[in-house]
Amino acid sequence: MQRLVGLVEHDDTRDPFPVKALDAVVFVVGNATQSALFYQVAFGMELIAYHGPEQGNRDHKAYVLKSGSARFVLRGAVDPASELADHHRRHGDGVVDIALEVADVDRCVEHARAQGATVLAEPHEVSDEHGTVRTAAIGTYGETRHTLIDRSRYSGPYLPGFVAAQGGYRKPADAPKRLFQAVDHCVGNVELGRMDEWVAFYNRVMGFVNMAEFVGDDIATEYSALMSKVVANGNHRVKFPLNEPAEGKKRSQIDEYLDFYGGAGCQHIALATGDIIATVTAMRANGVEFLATPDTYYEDPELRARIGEVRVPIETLKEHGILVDRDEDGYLLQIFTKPIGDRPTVFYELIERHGSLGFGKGNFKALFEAIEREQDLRGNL
Ligand code: TYF
Ligand code: FE
Repeated sequence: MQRLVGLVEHDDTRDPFPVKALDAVVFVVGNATQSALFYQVAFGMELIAYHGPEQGNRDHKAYVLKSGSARFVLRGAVDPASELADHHRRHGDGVVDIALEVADVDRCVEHARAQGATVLAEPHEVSDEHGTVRTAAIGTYGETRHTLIDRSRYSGPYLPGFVAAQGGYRKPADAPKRLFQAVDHCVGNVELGRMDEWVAFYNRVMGFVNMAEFVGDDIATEYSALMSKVVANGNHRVKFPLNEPAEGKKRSQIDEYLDFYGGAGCQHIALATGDIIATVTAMRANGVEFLATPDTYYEDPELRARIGEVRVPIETLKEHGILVDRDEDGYLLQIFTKPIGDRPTVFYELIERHGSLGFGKGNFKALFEAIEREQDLRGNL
């Protein structure tokens, strides 16, 4: 785990808002029943738990999927009057909640409130025959929230009210056990000029620290059309890059997201894998589409000199379109999917870390050019 997501030592007792780990990424989707199958078939995830009308929830269905420590929850409206139907009308498929596991919900909420956070749900307990969870929620960018969960007294499959999933997709016997092990980071897109506000929010309200990697004015105007800074919790297990649009040659990919999502929201989720080649091969075979990387990327002598030796020949990376970046701590391999829904909003990244704690800054030029080619195909000006 240390190697996969790049942890650092941290003393929780001096942290005003100690976060243990990411608990779940919660999505609202147009059809949770079918999306649950997509994440099983295409992403190799395992269906774990379910909650819906059969459990007395007439409002919506919710499916819980896992891959290693990564947990996704998919929620879809059943009742036409459900708030989730309105959410979906506004945003399309997207992330509503980046839930965090904490040991002390009350302490976190007390600190967040004192720092001016919006408390969307006061600390309270929910129980069933598997035990009790203590939970609360605070607002973050757009209509996104952070639910805080202490599940130390709970042993059920997800949360009270959920039942262990029945059935699900039966994988071929020779399929790999899983295609990814953890969520590496979740990226937020925020409105023009508001990135520093949200960085300050994570600093002040949640005690997150700034990581070294950022995209400043210089890179932004040259080719990326975005500015970016990264915040992380004390032990760096939870990492949130934050992007805002910047003036560029064309309409920023961040503006495109904001227009189609209907405001600020989660842009991409990076999934940590120990074998990105196997993962991308399997996902492609399952029908997932990735951004293409031009051959010139691999032929660039500067890139070859900068990255040196990595665990596979560059030819293999080229075959799969995998990007590589190196910094003082090591290297990383990464690749990005095309948007996974109908709107050009949410997409995924696969990342294999070998020491590097970065986000692939050396790839920003190649990556953003690839994103712009896709934007052009969608008719972006
Ligand atoms: O998370 C990151 O910072 C990298 C790079 O629109 C990145 O994955 C940044 C912005 C973006 C796509 C990728
Ligand atoms: Fe990323």
